[in-house]
Amino acid sequence: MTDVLDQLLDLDRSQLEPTELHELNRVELREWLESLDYVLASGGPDRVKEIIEALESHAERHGIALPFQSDTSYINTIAPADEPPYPGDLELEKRITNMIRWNAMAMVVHANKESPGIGGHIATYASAATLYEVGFNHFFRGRERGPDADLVYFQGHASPGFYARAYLENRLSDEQMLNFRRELADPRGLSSYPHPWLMPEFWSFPTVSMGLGPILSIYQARFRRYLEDRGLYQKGDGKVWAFIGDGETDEPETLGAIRVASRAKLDNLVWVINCNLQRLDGPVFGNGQIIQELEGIFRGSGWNVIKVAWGSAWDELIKKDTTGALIRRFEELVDGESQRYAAFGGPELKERFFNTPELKELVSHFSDADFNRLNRGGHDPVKIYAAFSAATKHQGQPTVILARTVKGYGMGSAGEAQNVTHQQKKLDEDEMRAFRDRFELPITDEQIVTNPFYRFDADSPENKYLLERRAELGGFHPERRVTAEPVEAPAVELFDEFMTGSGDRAVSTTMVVVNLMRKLLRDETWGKLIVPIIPDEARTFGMEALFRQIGIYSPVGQLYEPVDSANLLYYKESSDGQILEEGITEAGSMASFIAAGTAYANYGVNTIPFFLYYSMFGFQRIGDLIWAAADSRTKGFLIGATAGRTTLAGEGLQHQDGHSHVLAQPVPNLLAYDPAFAHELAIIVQEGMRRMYQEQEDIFYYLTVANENYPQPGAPEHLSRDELRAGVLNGMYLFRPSGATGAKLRAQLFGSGTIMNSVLEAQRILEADYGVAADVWSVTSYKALHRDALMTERRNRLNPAEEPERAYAYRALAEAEGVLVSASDYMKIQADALARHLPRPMVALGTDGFGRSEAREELRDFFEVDAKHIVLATLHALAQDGQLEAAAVLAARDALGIEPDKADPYTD
Ligand SMILES: Cc1ncc(C[n+]2csc(CCOP(=O)(O)OP(=O)(O)O)c2C)c(N)n1
Ligand SMILES: [Mg+2]
Repeated sequence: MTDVLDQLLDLDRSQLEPTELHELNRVELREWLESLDYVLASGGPDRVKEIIEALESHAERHGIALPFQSDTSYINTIAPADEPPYPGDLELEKRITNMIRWNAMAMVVHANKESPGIGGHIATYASAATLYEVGFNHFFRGRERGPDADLVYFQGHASPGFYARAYLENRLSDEQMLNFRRELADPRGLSSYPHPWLMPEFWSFPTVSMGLGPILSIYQARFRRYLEDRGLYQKGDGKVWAFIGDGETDEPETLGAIRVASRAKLDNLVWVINCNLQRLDGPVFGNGQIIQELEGIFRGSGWNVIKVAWGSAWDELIKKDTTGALIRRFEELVDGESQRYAAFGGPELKERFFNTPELKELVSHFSDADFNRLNRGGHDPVKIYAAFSAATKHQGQPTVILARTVKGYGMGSAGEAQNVTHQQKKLDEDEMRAFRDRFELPITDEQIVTNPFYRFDADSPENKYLLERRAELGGFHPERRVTAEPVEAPAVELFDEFMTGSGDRAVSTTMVVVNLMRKLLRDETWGKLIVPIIPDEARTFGMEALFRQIGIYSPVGQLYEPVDSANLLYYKESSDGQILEEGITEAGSMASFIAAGTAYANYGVNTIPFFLYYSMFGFQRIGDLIWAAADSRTKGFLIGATAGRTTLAGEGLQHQDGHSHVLAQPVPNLLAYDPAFAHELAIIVQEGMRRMYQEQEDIFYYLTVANENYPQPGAPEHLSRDELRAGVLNGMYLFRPSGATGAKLRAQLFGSGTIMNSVLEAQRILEADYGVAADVWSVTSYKALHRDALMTERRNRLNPAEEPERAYAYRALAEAEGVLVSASDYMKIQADALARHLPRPMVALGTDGFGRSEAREELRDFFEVDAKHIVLATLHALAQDGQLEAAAVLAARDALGIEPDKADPYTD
């Protein structure tokens, strides 16, 4: 201790003069820092951490609330001294990258010259090119690497860059490149964005609806672990990479599931957020710093964060900055201001960034060119390599790399770092020449005007290098390759027990579907491939027996004795558990559904997901993920349970689903069924497995099931098994013909789901009280019937001279006499859409309007889908057809107790 300090310490601090106090503080701090230096030198960094932690907890014990800081200094996380040597040929890689930049830009410019307004993006890839190229040349391992192969979620708007690389790799032709965004051209052009549906051999993951790629990548990495832990896929070092826009982090799907990754310790997951500080309209966080904000969020969520903020040219200045002035300047610099330096170049940086004598001194030796070299870290391959290398080696946590880049890098006056750059798709010849000069490309003025694409000669060092790197890393990216073999579907007989009735025992269709799953889980071939997915709703659906039977997946097993361990059906977590119990996240569950339902393509494993959820929280809440599932060619069963607006009693407006079947209509490769009975479910599930896994069709299924218990009648006897099967799958079959053969008045009643019971009751009343013979049809799928009718209509229109065909529904009714009336627990529009394809008009009853808390009987009365309303609708239809007097209908209405001025469920 110094003498000064000794003397000062003896005094009461409150008595000190300000200069004395300042001196005391200064000396005291120095003492502490020197002690720390000593510990670092003698005990190393781990000892320093221990001491600081002990100090922190000591201070907390004294009631000192330490300030919380989740971010670190605004400098690169990896110090220059810790950067590994670059393993590649930087010069060659630069030439390759620049050529890809060119081809990517040229394809967008060309497309818009040919067809103004066709769209495309230059600026996104321009900012991310070096990030990707370091990945392509050194990290992304291809399919030949087997369990060490990587999966990469590419940022959708950067798609021109991946096409441009595939072009250099000779995987795409000039014609395909020229037809970017012209998928109906010949030869077929390239998809705007990553779409496995449209380019099934190229793209694996649709990412362009912002936020979906990020959440899908988390559950993909987790699912990969699940496959490994369950012994379905060999353990390996393969990573899941996701490239994400900084603006994209505004989407709740992007950040909403990040703790799932840290909880599961997914060190097979690497995110690269391209922080070009801009989104479509302007800066992402102009008045702050998106990189620091994201760092805080990810560190707080248990991720390993690597910042790649500054390029190598800054290293010298940071080293020279002994006072911390430069770092303080980095930390006060808001993104909107720093965008100016990127947009206006070195002079702007020189004037506005180095704005104090201290900072000016730091760069006093700089020439103007030196300022231009002060690059952002995301454009520096050495820095990027260091980050990727650290990320892939990191253990126990997922890693996010926050790479600072310039949006529209290299576009110069055509848009670099401009607010309009995202949508810039036209460069004039001067701008293209400037681009060429900036990236030193061997392209002539003449080429710029004619075919703008450039490919390296086959025996050029660039061509050899890029192909060798990919061969070494195990094949190309992106590439989608289905290697799974077909698997024979379970025999129809496996489900025989569902074809016979349940007698007096009342069973809900939810119970039926759970029993079907339990049956499959015991099957030798299929048992291990079933992936039950539940968002915290297993008890609602009566699935808790499965907890014990097959276990809930947890990578760490069960570290506690569950509270219900004495119970036969206790809550069992295990590292080879089969159930994905996702907690309350339909979005996360859907991401798991997609991972499990596309494992046939990504891992060659035929896992088959059954995702059971509250039907109300499916299509309307996570509809975009269902659309992404369709695009991804996902297979599996979506099971909307507790379905039906009037069947889910008590829960009210927010829970009662009467429209998910309408929302299922738009998804082209989705088959949707609203079955009434166990035998129908058994037929649909068996056929689904056959089509998806035996025939390898890229389709998936939506089934609604309900929680109303009623006796299951079994397969009707008047149909052969083949006839029944065809009817159920095509969408309708005659379930119960009328027994009243002599009746003059006739009707055909359609029932679906639980409303089938109302229809059967109406059949009885019509016959007993009104002399109407009604046949009852079970309509299992309005979507299937409608689709078939549209296809038939189209076929007839395109072949006008041929004998017209009739749709399946029309043919089914060809011999059936009488008026047509349909009733379901879904909106009327389903049946109305089919009606014009039938031989006669059809009246639709359904559940349009808001649900409400009530008992089933009252709800069905309110929504006018109970037996009495079906009877009234039938009699009214007969009157409309001139077969009955209006007075008779009026009398019936009163006899049935229906009030004419009752509330309208649509408006009430
Ligand atoms: C869900 C969704 N909303 C909006 C868009 C339209 N959109 C496309 S790109 C973009 C801006 C992207 O900014 P950022 O994520 O920062 O990516 P960058 O291009 O800057 O790398 C927007 C709003 C979209 N594709 N998806
Ligand atoms: Mg951005």
